[in-house]
Amino acid sequence: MEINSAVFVTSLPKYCSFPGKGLPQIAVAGKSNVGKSSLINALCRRKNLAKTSGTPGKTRLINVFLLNETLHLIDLPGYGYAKVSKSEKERWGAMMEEYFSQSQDLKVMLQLVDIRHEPTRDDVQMVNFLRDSGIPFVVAATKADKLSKAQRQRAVHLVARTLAVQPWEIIPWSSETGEGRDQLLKALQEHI
Ligand SMILES: Nc1nc2c(ncn2[C@@H]2O[C@H](COP(=O)(O)OP(=O)(O)O)[C@@H](O)[C@H]2O)c(=O)[nH]1
Ligand SMILES: [Mg+2]
Repeated sequence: MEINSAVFVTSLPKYCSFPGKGLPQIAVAGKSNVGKSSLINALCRRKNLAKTSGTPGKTRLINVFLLNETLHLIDLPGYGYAKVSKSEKERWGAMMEEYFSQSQDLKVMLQLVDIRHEPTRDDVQMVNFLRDSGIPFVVAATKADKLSKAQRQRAVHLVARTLAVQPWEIIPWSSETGEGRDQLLKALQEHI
């Protein structure tokens, strides 16, 4: 698969109908600041398609993009940011529940974890949820450029062990260098 066109469709405060809904979807999940928006931009080779932020916890919307005029990329709101209020967390939960209850178009979840850290409890919970729900997922470990080759190998094993997946299923990713792009596109292609 190659991405030849990518356009922003809409931002939704809650998951509902949007123009063109019904095409196959790839969704992106991960904690706040893990690099979801940066990955979408690097994957689509577009600088500012998705808004990135140095301040975690900014994306409170479900952002929808149309790729190749044939599939939707769904940027889900990040989780696990400590500084959000209880009501914000509840709103996040409700948004996600709403999304998954209508996710018949979802073909594959792109689950992001930070390669530098052991996956959080929220990450593990998300992967377990996907597994239990029978939703296919691909794991990319972001910010790989921040580790040396040797550190990376250990990090990938820790991520794999914590998420109970095989190390070779983890795709080291860097939005800075474009590393992992071919591997990720290939892995996603298998599900759509
Ligand atoms: N070095 C490096 N920084 C990254 C990478 N991906 C994201 N970042 C930085 O991490 C921060 C959060 O990224 P963003 O894409 O907004 O995360 P989101 O909250 O998951 O959408 C920003 O400062 C990005 O520049 C990466 O692959 N490598
Ligand atoms: Mg974002």
